[in-house]
Amino acid sequence: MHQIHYRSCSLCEAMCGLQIDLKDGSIQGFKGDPDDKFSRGHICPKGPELKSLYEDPDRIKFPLKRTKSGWESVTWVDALSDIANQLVRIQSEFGNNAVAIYNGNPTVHNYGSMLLGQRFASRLKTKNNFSATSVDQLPHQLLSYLMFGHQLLVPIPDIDHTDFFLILGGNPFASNGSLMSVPDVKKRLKAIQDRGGKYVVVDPRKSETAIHANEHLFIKPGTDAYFLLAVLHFLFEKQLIKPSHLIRNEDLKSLENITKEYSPERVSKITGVSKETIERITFEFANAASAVCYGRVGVSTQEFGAICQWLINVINLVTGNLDQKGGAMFTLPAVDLVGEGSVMRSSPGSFNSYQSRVRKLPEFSEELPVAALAEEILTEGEGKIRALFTSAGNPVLSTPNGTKLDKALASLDFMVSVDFYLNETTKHAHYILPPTSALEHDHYDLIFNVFAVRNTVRYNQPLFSPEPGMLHDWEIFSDLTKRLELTRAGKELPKEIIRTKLTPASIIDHALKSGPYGSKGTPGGEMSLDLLKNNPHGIDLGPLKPSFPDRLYTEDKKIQLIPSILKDDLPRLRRKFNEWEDLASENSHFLLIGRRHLRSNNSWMHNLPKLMTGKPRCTIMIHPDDASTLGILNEEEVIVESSVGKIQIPVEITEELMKGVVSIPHGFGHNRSGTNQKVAKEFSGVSINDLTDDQTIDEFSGNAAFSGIKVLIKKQTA
Ligand SMILES: Nc1nc2c(c(=O)[nH]1)N[C@H]1C(S)=C(S)[C@@H](COP(=O)(O)OP(=O)(O)OC[C@H]3O[C@@H](n4cnc5c(=O)[nH]c(N)nc54)[C@H](O)[C@@H]3O)O[C@H]1N2
Ligand SMILES: Nc1nc2c(c(=O)[nH]1)N[C@H]1C(S)=C(S)[C@@H](COP(=O)(O)OP(=O)(O)OC[C@H]3O[C@@H](n4cnc5c(=O)[nH]c(N)nc54)[C@H](O)[C@@H]3O)O[C@H]1N2
Ligand code: SF4
Ligand SMILES: [Mo]
Repeated sequence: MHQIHYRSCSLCEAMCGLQIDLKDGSIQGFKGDPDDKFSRGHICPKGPELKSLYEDPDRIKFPLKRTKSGWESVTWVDALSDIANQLVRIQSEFGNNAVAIYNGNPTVHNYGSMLLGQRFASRLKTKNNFSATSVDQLPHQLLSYLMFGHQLLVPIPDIDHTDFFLILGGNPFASNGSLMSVPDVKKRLKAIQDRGGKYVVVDPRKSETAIHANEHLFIKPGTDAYFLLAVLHFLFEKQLIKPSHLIRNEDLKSLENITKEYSPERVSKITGVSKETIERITFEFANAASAVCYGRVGVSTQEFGAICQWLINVINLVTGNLDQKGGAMFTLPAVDLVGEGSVMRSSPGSFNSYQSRVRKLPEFSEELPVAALAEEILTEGEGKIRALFTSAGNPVLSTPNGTKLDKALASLDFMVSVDFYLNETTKHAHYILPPTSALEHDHYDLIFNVFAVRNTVRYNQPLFSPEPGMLHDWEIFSDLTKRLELTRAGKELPKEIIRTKLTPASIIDHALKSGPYGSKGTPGGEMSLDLLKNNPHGIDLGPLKPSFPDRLYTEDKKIQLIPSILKDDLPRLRRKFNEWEDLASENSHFLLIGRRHLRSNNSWMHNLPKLMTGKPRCTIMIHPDDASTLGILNEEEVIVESSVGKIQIPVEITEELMKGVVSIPHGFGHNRSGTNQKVAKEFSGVSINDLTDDQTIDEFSGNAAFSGIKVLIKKQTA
């Protein structure tokens, strides 16, 4: 029997609609769903590999327990009961903070895991709560909280209407867009050019996105904050600032004072972008009918990640492009996580209300920076982490100084991982609890609709039923939450999985009905889960619309142009500028940056053979002049050394890189022992995060600083 199934791809932020052709229950073909209201038929090579993930022989389906003689299968009930007992025992002996949590990136692509996982985490009542946020978008959320009053009021580029798109540290051609859910980004960027607009990329590498841009500016890694300050300096100097009733005049004056010392001329010396170029780009930006400045991973994960995101918001605001068509806008999703009175309103945020034990790093929204995780495990004393619960994450490969974390995890008294792979992180667990894979559960995009370039909504049912006895992420968390409570109360634990009426779908149904399109409805009818089930291609809810001051959640309904707490970070900015000036003449080291590849996804899709074909990807890219100075040849293996580690990696000589800069992709390093991902091992590569330093962070926000790590490159024989 022939059947067509529609679902949204959950692998990256683009939320492409997939059309899956089934014959007698098996997948015959995959293509982009041409009727999807958002993605209009777009798909990338990863989407169809959901099938390979489903079929992967290395995928774990039932719980595993680590014993002296190796991994053993155990029943869910035995595993979950023992875990509840151990967690309660450790917390009662050593305090709640002795148990830590780490949530990885796929959590936000899995609404069941998000909803029920959060409940579980809140019941653990630990301050040692970590996630991939602090190796990624923390600065965006922090600045949204400080400036607009809610961490999820993240400004999204209105790519479909803008005339001038200035991109710093983002490579949407490879990543398919981030904090800008945008299927088919190539077409949409091309459309800007076709309507007479322009897009400009600022990046130390001439990335795939930069190659097609109207203009690409090389910038020295880690210096973007100064570039952005020079832009503002010039806007003030030429009186190109547009007033807004949403900001206080005195704030504008202070801003002018802050930017005074960062003239384009002075800044050009450390950024490598000429004075004339900074001035011209600024002028074009200010004079475009609409314009938007956007900065992503490359500028968030650097020593001034928070300052960068602040300045980007400020530039959009003072040029009249914030909350305006063609500028940086805010979404109104069908399940509203921001609006006051919404049943699903998430916490607006909090900052520095407590600190990590060892290094006193600031909390953000009840999470601590993951750069502190290893030291919190390794440093003796009261409050030391003794047990860790990871879910959908691989921090040994994805967080700074993975070598140190690897050692730390090996020293834990107890560890549990919710994951379907035995990888570099989960190998340290005492229990691996495997959830179903994407095609076996339903899907609603709770998070990426909040970050999308257009308001759309879609819900999809599972394609396959899981094998009997398998559990979804949310079922694992739901049972464990209950089991934890029963254990704490000294009650006997049930001998079967604990089921409750609270399912992710029921939560969403309620939120949809009471949300912004509930009673107001859509062209298709009143919003509900049933409506979405009857519209498997999704429903278009229209372009982004201006929403301030209604959806501005600061106390005085003004935008905080200069959040007072951020002023504390300005002296560091000045100090570092002077250091950069001193460094300008020194050139023995290289500045290391990362990169992403379209056929990869962080550390975890390297076990899918079709995605691993083609040229070797885990190489160090270097400019030909630098290679010739060092006397190294293409494909030669070199030693790369940083303050924390050393790796050996083949060279890829390319003019894409700025001189003095080298690039290594993250997520590789599958050569560690004790894992079981056969394909990934074959293409193991090495981990860039064995070079990045857990002590080098954005000191203000606590976010990891991956961009601009100093490294030495040596010939193997030297
Ligand atoms: N194919 C694929 N897609 C993905 C992912 C993946 O791993 N693979 N990961 C997903 C995730 S988790 C995320 S967060 C997003 C990220 O999405 P993007 O932010 O678009 O990520 P990248 O492709 O890493 O682009 C970062 C760019 O910043 C540049 N850069 C590095 N350092 C600096 C600097 O100091 N200054 C400036 N101006 N630029 C710098 C790099 O050269 C690179 O081109 O992608 C998501 N999508
Ligand atoms: N040097 C450097 N390091 C980086 C970055 C960089 O640009 N440079 N980027 C950073 C960024 S932006 C991010 S987001 C992080 C990502 O960091 P992490 O989230 O820690 O790592 P991932 O590689 O995404 O690992 C995801 C894990 O989740 C599992 N998984 C997949 N789907 C599911 C699911 O539905 N349920 C469960 N339970 N498990 C699932 C996979 O098997 C895998 O083990 O890496 C960061 N690290
Ligand atoms: S672009 Fe992202 S959402 Fe679209 S098919 Fe590829 S991985 Fe899936
Ligand atoms: Mo990310």
